[in-house]
Amino acid sequence: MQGMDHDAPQGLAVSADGYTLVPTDTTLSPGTFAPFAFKVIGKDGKPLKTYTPLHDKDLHFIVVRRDMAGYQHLHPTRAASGTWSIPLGVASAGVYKAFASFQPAGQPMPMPITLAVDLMASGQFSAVPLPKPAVTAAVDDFKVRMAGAVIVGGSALTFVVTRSGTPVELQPYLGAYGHLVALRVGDLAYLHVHPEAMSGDPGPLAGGRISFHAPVPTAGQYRLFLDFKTADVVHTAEFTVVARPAR
Ligand SMILES: [Cu+2]
Repeated sequence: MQGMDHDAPQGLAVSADGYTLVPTDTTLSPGTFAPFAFKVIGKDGKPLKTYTPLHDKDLHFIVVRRDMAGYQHLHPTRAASGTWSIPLGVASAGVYKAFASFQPAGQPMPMPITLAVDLMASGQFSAVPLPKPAVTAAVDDFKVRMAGAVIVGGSALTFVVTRSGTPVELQPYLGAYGHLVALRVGDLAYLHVHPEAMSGDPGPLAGGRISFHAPVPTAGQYRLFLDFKTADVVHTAEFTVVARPAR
């Protein structure tokens, strides 16, 4: 899959490939949930209503603050009109970036499109420094260890999820045993990451190990957000990584 043009960074524009992300409103009130709605306007000027599911969903909606804090991976619902909506809340003030990632029906596979728009949450903003690069992350009761090098052009990454030192049983989530989003530090370019094995078998996976191909386009820092599901709950482990140039 490496080197294909759909591996190019996405999520840097509100409009690309003839599709435009149009939110109803771009302001958020920190600390409260409010309906958030948007449309994907197609080449014909009308809301896109037909999608090809990608990782089990017609559309993936990612919200993160510009300093990489407050990551959320959501799945809005689509009305017959084509309008997507979801209750959306953010904990604190700042500028957030909202990504919509989808595959229009009838387009050649695989061609996911990721569009993005900034959302503004008023209030006192306190920037969170980017955590230092590390190969382990703690989330809830779990520890996640990352192995593998991040190299421009193609990276093979493996994550092992443990609890109290014992690998956990992973449940299928979004067509695989985990879902990984990589955002470039500086501009929040969105990388399309491929799970190495899809969960063709719908049963749980022992050993807590998941692998991905992450085709990073440039050297430098990225923030990785790994969603995994165990005991019916989804958790997100976050890592800062440094991509090295290809040799
Ligand atoms: Cu999703």
